[in-house]
Formats: sequence, C-alpha cells, structure tokens
Amino acid sequence: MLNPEVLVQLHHIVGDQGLRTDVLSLQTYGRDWTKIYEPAPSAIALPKSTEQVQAIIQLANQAGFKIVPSGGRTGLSGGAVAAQGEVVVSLERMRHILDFNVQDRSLTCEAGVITAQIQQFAAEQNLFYPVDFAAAGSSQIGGNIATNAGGIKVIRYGLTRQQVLGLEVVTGQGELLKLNHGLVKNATGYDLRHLFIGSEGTLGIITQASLQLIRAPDNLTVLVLGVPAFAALMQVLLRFQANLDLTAFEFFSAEALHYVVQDQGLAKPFATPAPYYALLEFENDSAGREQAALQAFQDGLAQNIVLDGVMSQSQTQAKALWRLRELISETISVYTPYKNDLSVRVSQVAEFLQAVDQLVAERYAAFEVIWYGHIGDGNLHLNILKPATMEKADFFEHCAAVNEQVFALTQSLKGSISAEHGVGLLKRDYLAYSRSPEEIAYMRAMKALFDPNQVLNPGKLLS
Ligand code: 2HG
Ligand code: ZN
Repeated sequence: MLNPEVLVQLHHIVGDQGLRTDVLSLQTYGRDWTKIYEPAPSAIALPKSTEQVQAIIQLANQAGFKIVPSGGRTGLSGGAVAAQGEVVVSLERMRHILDFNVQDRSLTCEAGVITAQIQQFAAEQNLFYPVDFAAAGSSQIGGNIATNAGGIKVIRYGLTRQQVLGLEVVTGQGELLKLNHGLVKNATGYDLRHLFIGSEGTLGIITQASLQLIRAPDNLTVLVLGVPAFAALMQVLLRFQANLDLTAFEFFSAEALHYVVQDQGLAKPFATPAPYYALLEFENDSAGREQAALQAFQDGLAQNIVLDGVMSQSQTQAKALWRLRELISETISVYTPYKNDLSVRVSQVAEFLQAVDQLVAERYAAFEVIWYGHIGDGNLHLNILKPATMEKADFFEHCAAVNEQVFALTQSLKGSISAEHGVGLLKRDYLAYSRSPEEIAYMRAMKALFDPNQVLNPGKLLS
C-alpha cells in the first residue's frame, strides 16, 4: 500500500478532483474487459495536463511506487489491470481535441479522447478516421496507440500505427518527448514514435497525438455471404479482391450467428443455413463497382464457394448487417469464453483454421468453438465456451492444454499469438511463441532505457 506521504504529494499534483481512493473507483479503474483478474490498486490519479502526468511519473521514480496507465480499459489481455497496489493513472480528464488543420488534414488531441469522438470530429470535417471496432464508443485514443489497435478496416486503411503523425510522450523516467511533429516525411534516423506505438504503456505514457484524417469513403455497402467451408472463405476473398478494393473482409461461424440472433434478437441475414459467413464491405461509388460485386457473387454461387447472400440497400441496412459481426464478442462474454486472438499470413489461414478446429475438437468434443474475426488480415478470434456442466477450473485447465498446442502450431507457421489485443498479462508467458530470444532481449533493453526503475505497467508484456 502507498505511503500516506506519497498520497499527499499526489494530491498536491492533481488536486481534489484528480485523486480517488474509494472502493468503487479502485474496483472500476483497476480492471479492464479481461475480467479474470482481481483489481487491487492503491489509488487512482486523474491528471489534467501533460505537466501533471510528468510530475506523477517523476514522483513514482523518487518514491518507488508503480503506475498502470489507463485509457478506456476495453483491452482483452489484462494490459490495464492494476492488481498489485499500483497507482492507476487515468487519462480520462485529458479529453480535448486541441487543433485541426484542413490543409494537413490532421488533428491533434489529448490522449483521453474517446475513439468515437475522433471519428465524429472527422465526419464533421467531411473527413474520415478509419480505425474502427466495437469498443470505439468507450476506448481512448491513447490506449489505441499504446496497443496499436486494429479492428474492422485494417485490410484497407491499416492499423492505428498508420494514422499517427506525431506523439507527445512522458517516458518512464519522466522525460517529455515530442516525436515527429505531424510530419509526413522525416528521414532523420530512428523513428521513436513507432517504438511507443504498441508498447502497452511499458515505456512511457502517451499524452497527446496528431492523427492523419483521410477522404471519407462514399456509400459503404455491405454484403453478407453464406459459405460452405473454411477454404471457400479464402476463395471468396480472392474472387472479390480481384474486382474491388474491399474496406472490410470479416467472418463468423454459424455458432457465432446463433448467439447474436438468439441473445440480441437480431434477424438472420437470410434463411439458407451455412456453416460460415463472410461480411464484405466496399465503396459503392459507381454503378461499375456494384456490378463487379454482383458478378463476383454470381461467380461464387456458380463455383459453389457461396451458398447465399444479401447486399445492403441503405446505410441503415448496412449498419444492421454489421451488428451481426460486431455484437459477437459482447454477446458471448456471458458464457465464460476462453479467448485467443491469432494471426497467420492470409495464404495460410484456411490450413490454420482447419488444424486449430481439429485440435480443439480432439481435446474435448463438448467444447463449443465460436470462430470470428478479421480473416482478410489473417486475424482469427478463437473463443471456446465453457460447457454449462463443467467446473470453471477444469475448463481453464483443458483450454490451457489445448492452447499450448494451438500456440505451437501458430509458431510453426510463424504466426502471432496476439494479432491485435496485445500481450498484457494474459499472453506474457507465451511471448516466446511469436518473438525470438534476441528480439525479447532487445525489448528488455528498450524497457531498461526508457523506464530504468521499472515504474510503468509492471509485469505487462515482459515478465
Ligand atoms: C472483435 O473483433 C474484437 O470483435 C473482440 O477484437 C474479439 O472478443 C474477442 O475475442
Ligand atoms: Zn478483433
């Protein structure tokens, strides 16, 4: 627990409104959406400025307490969990958009701005911020950058990394860095900005960011297709990509659809049953594009790689079709899912999906596997649901055993054991399945350089 003297000093930095130690706040700010860890922070500090963030980190270095940086806490790998008496530093009071430049098409904002507000601000300028995912209404841009968030439009626009033009960061030893200053081109050596993107709050706390906005896509149109097999999903991708620049290519299994239809009261996209569904999105900005999509659909039917399909006729219908995919994670969260977030190269997805599916079935036939994800990026969300009759501890034991096999398979294909959710606490002990000993040694050296006293996010990413 924190020395009372330190609490007084923290109070001096952030004031009455910026310090909380009540039980509800400790419980709320000490956990993220991973849910499996018991929160136990000492205090919650809510700075209002970069100077206050810097003063807190400097105090932590002097007084020896640890810090968990905290955004919207929507992460699924325990990266924002405070379970060891740390001080949570929440950026939620730093929520201002500070600047917009029409010629640069960029905005600068504080780290606590909610992702959806950035999307909204961009739309008001007739522009577009392309990083999007179901948690965008709660997640904060600082957290998105710290985890290099992905989501549903990566296939066309890239990850958060591709949108960041500049960063302001306070390092683990309390220095202020201003990186890249919004420049598009800057070939002056190591780009430290990219080191902080995806560093999960272990090297510094991001306080401000400049983001590139882009032309808003025109008339986004959604297709949902029923598909007979894993391999056919990837053939559908090839077929449509030959004709169109897709802005999304997602998939989900019949089991996933079953839960969103049953629990959220959504309508099925069409009556024909299918074991898998692909959700595609494209800019329907000319008659030629719609024609190309319809042609690819007809060809898919003729080749038996598509069983049935529906194409949105309005933005309302497009949104309704998206809900079938976006609500899966939230819907199944009540069935105690064991989660994995894997990726392999796109060309290896079909083989990988089949092999993992078989591994899980061999381990325990009663496991219900819910497949979905950003299959066009090679990113698969594997969720195994706890059978109602099985004890939680038994279930997690089975899953951990099968997980070792899944990770070994991922390693053999040079894939990733965490494609977009980060490493945090949950995947930390498995890092070596995706990163070499030499890489991990360099990562440790980076940590020692920027955070020599190990003040920031202890135990996350690296043990
Ligand atoms: C998604 O794509 C999210 O829906 C959550 O990344 C994935 O819950 C999951 O496994
Ligand atoms: Zn995802």
